[in-house]
Amino acid sequence: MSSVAQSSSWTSFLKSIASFNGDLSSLTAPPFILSPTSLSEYSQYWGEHPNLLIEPNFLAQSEKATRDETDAMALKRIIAVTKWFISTLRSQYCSRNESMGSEKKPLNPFLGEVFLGKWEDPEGAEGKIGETILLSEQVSHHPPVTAYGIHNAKNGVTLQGYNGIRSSISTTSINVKQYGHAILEYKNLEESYLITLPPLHIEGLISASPFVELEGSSYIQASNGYFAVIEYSGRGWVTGKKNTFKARIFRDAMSSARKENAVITVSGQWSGKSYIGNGSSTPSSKDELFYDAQSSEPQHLVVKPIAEQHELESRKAWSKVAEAIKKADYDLISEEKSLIENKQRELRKTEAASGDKWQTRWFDLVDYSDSSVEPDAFLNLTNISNLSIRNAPSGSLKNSKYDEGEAKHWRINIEKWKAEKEIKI
Ligand code: HCR
Repeated sequence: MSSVAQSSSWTSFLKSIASFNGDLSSLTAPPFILSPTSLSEYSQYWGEHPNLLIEPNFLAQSEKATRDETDAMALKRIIAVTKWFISTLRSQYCSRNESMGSEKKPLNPFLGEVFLGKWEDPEGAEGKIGETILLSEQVSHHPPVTAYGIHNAKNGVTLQGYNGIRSSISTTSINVKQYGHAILEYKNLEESYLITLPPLHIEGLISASPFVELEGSSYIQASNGYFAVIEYSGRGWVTGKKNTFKARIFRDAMSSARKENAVITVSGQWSGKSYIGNGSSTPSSKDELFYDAQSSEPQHLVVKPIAEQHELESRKAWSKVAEAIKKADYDLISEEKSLIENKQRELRKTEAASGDKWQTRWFDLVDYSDSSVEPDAFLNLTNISNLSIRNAPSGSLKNSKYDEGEAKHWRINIEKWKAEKEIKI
């Protein structure tokens, strides 16, 4: 066992995990496990392959297409959306390991914290893709919830969503259920996709080298009917390789009840190579390459220099804490963190005294249990996929044990962004 794993700070961190209350952000972790990055920045991982995000827009059927041709193009598009989704996973779940040597505890965003930037037209795209922007906002602090919108005006493509987590502890790992979903809309195609978020667990705690492994399933429901089920597993299951997945695409959600009904199957590692084949048999490296995460480097978001940022912008707000983390100066970390936390406490007190609740900046909470809510992509896609509209763990089905309670979801309000005067990309 490494000396770090045996150190008293790590042992007491493990003890605090064993007795924690479900809120990972409240754990006091040793400096070497702290990330200088706020969780509000994680929204950027959805957009680091703009070319793949936009690709379905270039797969429209011709106006004179027969029914079969129309159907073939719809299938091509859900395959392209699945490829884009798989391409996001390496950044979402491996990037801290790759850049900092292990999974890290991110900074816990404060209410109203924002993170924004743009992806420029990718190299070699010659203006075909154009600029893609990201708006991310911390819409709740307790529990932490981050909402985001990613928009490419040139191609009429918008991805929006939000995420929160609930955690529990088992003997060797931290188990995390994700709450929230993403909605991907292609305006020119008049097509939308609902994407659910997979559960995960954090392994490697005993050896002080935590890493994320995905588990269970996530779903992609297309408005054209096609439905993808992506199953995740780690080392020791089927291939015995880490970060393994199998994606099956079905004609519709109903036919996904039998795996043999799959029209396309993709199999491999989301952090490495995956292969694609027709039908339900599992493709292998002898089949067509689907995606190679290692040979497709992420395109990083362009963010304004800190000096030009607003005080609510993540990197500016956390800059002193981030510097202290980089220096591993524990006293300075807690001093700088306390300044932010105390300011937030004061703000909440003032709001409570005046009765003025904090107003979110670019996102609205839509209550789908309210019958006056206009039918939208979310209601249509949950209807055809039989997915719950409630605030249940992502991917819960209607009439399952989780399908109860409120149905409030965060949605971007583009008018608010257009009226934004203080914060610029
Ligand atoms: C669980 C996690 C915070 C949440 C992170 C989420 C779920 C956030 C939304 C992104 O779209 C996807 C995503 C990726 C991350 O893998 C996941 C984080 C992994 C660890 C972190 C914990 C709060 C850290 C706990 C401390 C550990 C290192 C012991």
